[in-house]
Order: sequence, then structure tokens, then C-alpha cells
Amino acid sequence: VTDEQPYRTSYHFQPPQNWMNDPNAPMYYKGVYHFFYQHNPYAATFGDKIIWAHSVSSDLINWIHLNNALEPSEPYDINSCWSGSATILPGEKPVILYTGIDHNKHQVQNLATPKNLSDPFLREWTKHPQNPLITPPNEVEEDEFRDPTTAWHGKDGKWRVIIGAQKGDEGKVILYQSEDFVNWTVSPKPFFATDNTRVIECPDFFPVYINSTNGVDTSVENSSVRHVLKISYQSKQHDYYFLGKYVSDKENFVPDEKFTGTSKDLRFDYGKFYASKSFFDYAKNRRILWGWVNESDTTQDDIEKGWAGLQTIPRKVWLDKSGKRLMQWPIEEVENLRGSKISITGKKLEGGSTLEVSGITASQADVEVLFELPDLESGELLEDPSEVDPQLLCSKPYASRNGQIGPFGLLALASKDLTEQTAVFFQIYKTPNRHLCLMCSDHSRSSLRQDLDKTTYGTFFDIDPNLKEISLRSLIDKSIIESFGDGGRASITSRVYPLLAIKRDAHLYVFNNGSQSVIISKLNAWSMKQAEIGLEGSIRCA
Ligand code: DQQ
Repeated sequence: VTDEQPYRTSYHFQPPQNWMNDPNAPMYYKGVYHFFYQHNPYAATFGDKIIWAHSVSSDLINWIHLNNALEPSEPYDINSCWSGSATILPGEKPVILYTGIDHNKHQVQNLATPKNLSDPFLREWTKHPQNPLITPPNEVEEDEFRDPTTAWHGKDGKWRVIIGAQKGDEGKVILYQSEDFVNWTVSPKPFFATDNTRVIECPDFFPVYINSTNGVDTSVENSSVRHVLKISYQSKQHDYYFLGKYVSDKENFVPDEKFTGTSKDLRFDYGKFYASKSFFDYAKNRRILWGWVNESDTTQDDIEKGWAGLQTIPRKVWLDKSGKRLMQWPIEEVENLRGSKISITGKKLEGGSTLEVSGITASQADVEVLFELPDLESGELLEDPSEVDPQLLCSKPYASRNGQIGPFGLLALASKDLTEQTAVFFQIYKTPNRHLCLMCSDHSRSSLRQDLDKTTYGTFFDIDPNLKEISLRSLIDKSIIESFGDGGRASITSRVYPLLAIKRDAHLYVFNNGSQSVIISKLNAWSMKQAEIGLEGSIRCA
């Protein structure tokens, strides 16, 4: 089936068919990774009876689909089981808090527990008899109150959970506390709020080590960690995060920066990436992030394909040494899918040149390039970068997009004649007091088809004035390209649907359009094998 479908992915997580959106309750339990997701089992479009589908894995790459974990069945979730999270209670007892759309179409929070804790696949879930445990408080709209996080406990031993909400035009995050996980009390003041943003969805709240790339359990609160609040603004369809200081006895999270609504706000990903959720993987001491990647073709295309929605390859996430932003990198397990490899070393790329990376399956590949840079002083000057929107800078028409250092990077999912190409590239700028790298994913020429969303994405990140090399990695899989700049300092996820550059007709190139030459100090590209993702019984057991 996969072979007939040029856009269905080979190693990204997908349900067998139909609609998928948010990642839910990822966790590691007794040697098994669990992944739940928002799913419409009846159609390739969103629906009014959303359920929790459930899959398990031993490596976060190969998956077994199990029966649905939660389906609408009770007055408190009869109109859908919406997003939520898992918490592992003491004694290795996983539980799920999720949002139910009740018989009045109000949003309420419910608890579910595994029927049989000795089943490592946790196939069956029981809804708690006291559901709904939390109904909308006065300060929020009854139909905009959802997506409980993984709970954490404070120094007083009480559990805390936060929930996304809206009141008027204000986006809110509401905090609840509980001693027994069943009876919850609302905190009088919101945990976080922003004016004129409307609803906040899928909050996530977790600590990160200041001096280590290791992950840390959600309840840890001491001087070696900082905290991250992630929120998803429905109106923007982006995931923003705030680094800050959290003190549980004051119930106070103070973000380092305020939300500005401009390109200065920090995001996990500057492309398609929404409603993300992280978990602490204590098997490998890392924090892992999942994100939903939606389609950019038409609903009619989705219906014809019979599916819609992807998940990113899970990413390890940690705090950068600067303390100012998070870093992300695809989990190491994806490298087990690497097959035949092509390498290029020490190759000079003159301005205006293009080099084909041949010998791999370019429609299904993992590429890592390290570019050696000229002296950064030769970069173009941007007098006032705060006046420039990087996404607009990336969207300049191709012909007028040339520079000094860059644009240079990859042309992925390109046709042989380059009429179709997705350019993922860097351009280096200097400003009166710092150096900046612009990272772009240009979709304007990604397909000859007209009816697609071809918005171009981009972001700036700071670079050291003495930087000698910069890396770019792209995971290419049929209709998705996940790109990571400078070791994970910035990431951009793209959905593209080329007409020509599919299957064996997809090509991969490295290019340089700047006037300065750059050197490919090292390029490794691998054909990627197909992941084993299938129904229980149809594939090898994990
Ligand atoms: N998707 C869920 C909601 C959540 C939204 C419904 C975010 O719980 O707020 O499928 O994509």
C-alpha cells in the first residue's frame, strides 16, 4: 500500500488510516513506550467523536497499534475524548487525565486508570467512577477548558496539574492541586495568562537541567534546574515556550520573557508543529518531545489518500548552554533505520553551484551536512534585525534571494530539472552588535501543484562571531522534511507534496547561492529503511 501512495510516510508514526492530531500521554512503563493520540476512526477529517488510539513500542520508532484506549461512552465524555497526559503515581501506577466533551458540550477533566497493571501494554483503561473530576470554574468559558498536563508534586507533597483555557479574549492556564489525584482544588490566580490571544491549548510544564543534556523528572524542583512552560495558541497554530523560574510553595512561574506576538517569541519549531507534549524517559534519562504535524494539501486530498496528520520523529530536548533556548535532536533510535550511505568531504561549493547527492533514496533519507564558513565579517549587514520578520525574509522571491554568506543548504524532494525543490538553507547576517543565522524552508517551488499551502517558514538564531562551521540535518520522508539547524538550535518541519519529485524521481542536492564560497567539510546521507508500524499480530512483537 505504501508504495502506491507517494506521500504516505515510511518511518514517521501514522495510524493505519484516517485522521490523527495531538500526541497524548506519551510515557515509558515497564520496558514499553506508550503513545496515545487524538484519532477519528471514521474519516480522514476531524470529527465529533474523537477517541484515544494507542500504540506501543520498544524503541519509539517501530510501533504496534493496539485497540483504542478511550472512546466516548459516558455523559462526561460522550461527545469526544480530547487531549490529556499521563502521570506515573508512586508504586509505578500510570494514570491518565483527559478532557471529555460532555453531554452539554462543556469541557471537563476525567481520570482513567489501567485495568490490569501487570499487562505491560496497558491495553484496557477504566474510567474513574467519580468522573468528571474537574468542571469548568467561573473564570473560564465552559467550552474552552482543556488538555490537562502531566501532574507534578510540590515540596508539600500535593499534586499539581495545569489546564488550558480562555475567558473573553484572554488565554489562560489554570492550576489545580490535589492530595489524592481525585479531588482537585482550583488555584485562585491563573498560572499564566495572555491578553487578546484567545484559547491556550495543550500546556506542558517541565524542568530542564541547567548543566546537562539529560532529562529530569517532572516533579524535580531545585537549583540545578530551570522550568519550561509550553503553550499552544489555537489562533496561531504554533507551540511557544517560556523559560523561567518556578517555586511550588508560592505557585509562581516567572517567565524570563513575556509573550510579544512577534517573531521574537521562542517556538519549538518554526514550521508545522502543534499541540506537542513531552515526557521524561527514565530508561534513558532524557526528555522526549512529540509534536503533531498537519497537512498542507486540501481536505479533498486527505479524503482521497484516506489519512491525514503525522507525528514528528520524537525529539530529545534539553537546555542550551546559553540558558536562553531549548535544543532538540531526533532520538538516536532513528539512526537504526539508516541503510546505504553516501559521504562527501572537503568539497568547495562556489557561489551559484549545485551538487547532487546521488546514490541514496532521496525520498526517504537522513542527511547531515557540516558547512565550513568564510569569515563572518563578510556577512551582510542588518541594521536593525528587530524590524525584520525572518519568515518574510525567507519568503523573498527565489531570483532576488542571493547574498554574501548564503543562502546555502539542501534542495530536498527535488525533481531532476529542479523545477520542484524544497530549499532548506542558511544565510549569515551581522548586526551592529551580534551575528545572526537565518534558517529557512522555502516551499514556494515545492510542487507544481497549485492547490497547496506553500507558506515559507524561517527563523533567526544567534551565532558566535567566531563560528567556523554550521550543521544542517534533514529527515526526509515522502511528504515531510524535519530540519535541524546548528545541532538543534532551530528546527523547521515542512509538509510538501511534489508532483514529479516522488519515489525514484526524487533527488537531493546541496547548493550555495551566496557570493562567498562555503566548504562541505562533511556530508553523510543515508537511505532510510521502513519502520515496522502495524497492527498487533501483523508484525513482530517488540
Ligand atoms: N486538539 C484536541 C484538544 C486540543 C486540540 C482535540 C489541540 O483537546 O485543545 O482533538 O490541537
